[in-house]
Amino acid sequence: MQPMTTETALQQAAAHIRAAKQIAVLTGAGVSKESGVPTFRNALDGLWSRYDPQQLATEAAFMRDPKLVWDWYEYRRGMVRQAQPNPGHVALAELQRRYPTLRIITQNVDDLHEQAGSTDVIRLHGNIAASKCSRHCQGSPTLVDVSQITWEHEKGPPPCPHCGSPLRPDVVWFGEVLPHEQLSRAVILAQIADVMLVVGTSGVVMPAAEMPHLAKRNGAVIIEVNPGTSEITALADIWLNGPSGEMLPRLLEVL
Ligand code: BV8
Repeated sequence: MQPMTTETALQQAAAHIRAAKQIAVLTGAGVSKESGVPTFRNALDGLWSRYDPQQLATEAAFMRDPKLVWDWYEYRRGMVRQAQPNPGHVALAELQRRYPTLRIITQNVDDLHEQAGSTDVIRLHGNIAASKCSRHCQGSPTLVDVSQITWEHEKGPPPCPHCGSPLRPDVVWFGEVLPHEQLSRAVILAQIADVMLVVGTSGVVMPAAEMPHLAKRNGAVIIEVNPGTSEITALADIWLNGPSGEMLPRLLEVL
């Protein structure tokens, strides 16, 4: 990638988007940062700072200490509930209105893309607001509406109303397979896209972070939006080096 000014990068990105037949977008936790949702690597501040999110976001951690993991998700759910879509989410929804075949593949477990108006979002890692039976007793997933359950919160997660097992968040933990249909759709999109916008991800978590590599191998132009470097930056043809809440609206302005 040639070093270029932000203005040049925006103009070049806009030219590729205007010419695109199929745009794919891969988002990570960075796109929600300006909505006040900490990025995944920083999902642990305050009393949670002594834990490693990669260790907590596992079935083993949940089996070892259901209350600890449940309480971590309740803490994060509280932050997501407070959050509103930021100008980056809004810009991506507007981009989809202008280019209706555009699809967002997100690693995020919040619903800020949908709240901003994006449709048919491909969610690779689940939905933090939903809970399911940890033993999938009625099939996978056995979703349960926690608001209909009363239980002793200090004892940890609520029991599944069907089998009594502890409920867990409906997210994909490390070591768990991603939802087959969502992953398949993401792979196909990466293979056919002629432009992939990669927004706010460190590009570390697989298989999600494989999507930009797959898109590149299939001839896509990779445009990264990130105020820092990531595992994707070396792959990117254009790097919009700034926060997505600023860069994406500016990209729309020059489109
Ligand atoms: C799988 C839900 C295979 C939970 C998440 C051992 C055993 C099994 C698997 C593995 C293993 N070792 C490695 C693996 C593979 C593993 C993996 O990739 N590990 C990594 C760490 C090496 N993957 C898995 O386990 C996956 N499953 O492989 O299954 C399998 C096969 C058969 C049988 C069994 C298993 C499952 C991975 C899914 C994990 N779940 N989330 C939860 O959220 O609690 S992933 C989690 O990380 C979040 O979803 C998050 O989105 C995601 C990725 O992180 P990022 O989004 O990139 O966020 P991060 O904080 O890292 O970066 C933020 C970026 O934003 C930064 O670049 C920053 O610069 C930028 N930024 C900051 N501010 C802004 C900004 N950008 C724009 N604007 C701003 N303002």
